[in-house]
Amino acid sequence: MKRWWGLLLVTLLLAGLVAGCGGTKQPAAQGNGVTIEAGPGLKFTPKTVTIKVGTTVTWVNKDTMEHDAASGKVENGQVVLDGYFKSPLLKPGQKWSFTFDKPGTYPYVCTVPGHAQGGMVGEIVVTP
Ligand SMILES: [Cu+2]
Repeated sequence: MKRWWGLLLVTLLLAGLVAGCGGTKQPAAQGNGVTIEAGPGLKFTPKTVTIKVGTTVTWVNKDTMEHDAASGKVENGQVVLDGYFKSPLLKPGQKWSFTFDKPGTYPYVCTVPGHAQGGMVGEIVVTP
């Protein structure tokens, strides 16, 4: 009888542990922030990110060369910035964050010469 209760207790504890893990994982995935990797190579990953207003986006440079992220786009082969956000030049391993507090679609580029034209562009879609 004693043994049976012990077994039940262990089972309940394990079930609680599993449920607890599931519970903490979900908010982290939706969370208050998302991370975009700059590089390696001339790309942002993921290229398009859809977030809720108030979400903080963090760019992290995963490359061996410098990159940045600035709102704007390539028009006729030229980078045209709109000034909404612009990170400093990020060295390998460095991060920079921006919180989006207005719904909208924000295209952005890496302003290092040649990078945006080489495909290093992305888009943040902010929903209400
Ligand atoms: Cu770049």
